[in-house]
Amino acid sequence: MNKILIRGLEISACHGVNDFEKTAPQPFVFDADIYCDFLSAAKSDDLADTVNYSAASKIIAAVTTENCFDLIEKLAYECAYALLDKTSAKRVSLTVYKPKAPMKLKFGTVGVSVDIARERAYLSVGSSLGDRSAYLDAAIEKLKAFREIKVLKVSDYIETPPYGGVAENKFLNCAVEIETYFAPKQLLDAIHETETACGRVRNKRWEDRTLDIDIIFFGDRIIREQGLSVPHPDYRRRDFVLKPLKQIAPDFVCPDTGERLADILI
Ligand code: A4P
Ligand code: MG
Repeated sequence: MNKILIRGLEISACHGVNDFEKTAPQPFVFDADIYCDFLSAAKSDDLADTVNYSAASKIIAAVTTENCFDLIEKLAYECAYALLDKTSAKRVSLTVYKPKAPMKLKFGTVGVSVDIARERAYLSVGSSLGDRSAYLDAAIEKLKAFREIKVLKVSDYIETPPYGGVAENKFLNCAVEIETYFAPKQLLDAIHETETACGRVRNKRWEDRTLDIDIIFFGDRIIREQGLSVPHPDYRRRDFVLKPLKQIAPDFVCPDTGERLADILI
């Protein structure tokens, strides 16, 4: 992918764990690789078709001068998130150096790097205990509350018979399209946190539950790891997943089979 480079952007600001660092400005130096597709800009020669490096530098400067953080880790994340929020960048790789960090030892510089991509993901959400509709609503609100998640589309809620031979109650299911700055395992952690906040107790696989959220797709990634399998291995066989997913993403192409969702027969 193409990228815009910013090197050695120096901004004077107040960040650090020591009290004196919160009032006496010191230099912070940024390198950023901003991944975006600028083939169309190369053809049109129009600034509107790419990420403006001057605007991007101002975004970094605003986050750096308008805040006072203890940690450069926090500063790096906030700058990368702001670049993703406010530009069309698909991925941001950013390093913050703190060359005058208060250390007695002689050193060149210290710094941290972050690498964050935006990804489109599809979730299947289900509930079969208590006020099922309220649990689906709560799940969506909790997902929205994560800084790293934007909820883009929610399907209709549909009532479905229990699948798997363990649960006894009917489920209410929906599909959710999100954009996320989380990596896949971080998204799974956020999902588990959301399930726990909605009273999910794990005893037996496939049992009735207040809330279950599965990651069906994470962009075009194929992940087969301990504790995370994406695309969800069973999604094609499940009407309660496919039907709402087809409603919100008929043209999505499954990365491991190459099938368009709208073409998969239920
Ligand atoms: N895990 C692996 N891959 C994923 C993924 N893509 N998304 C791991 C989410 N989790 C994934 O899940 C067990 C473990 O799977 C997690 O710790 C995670 O690391 P769980 O939610 O703790 O347990 P579970 O839900 O009982 O098991 P599983 O295999 O996820 O079952 P499903 O597929 O979620 O099925 N019938 C209807 N009508 N509607 C339903 O929504 N849901 C189920 C549960 C059964 N029958 C249903 C429905
Ligand atoms: Mg599950």
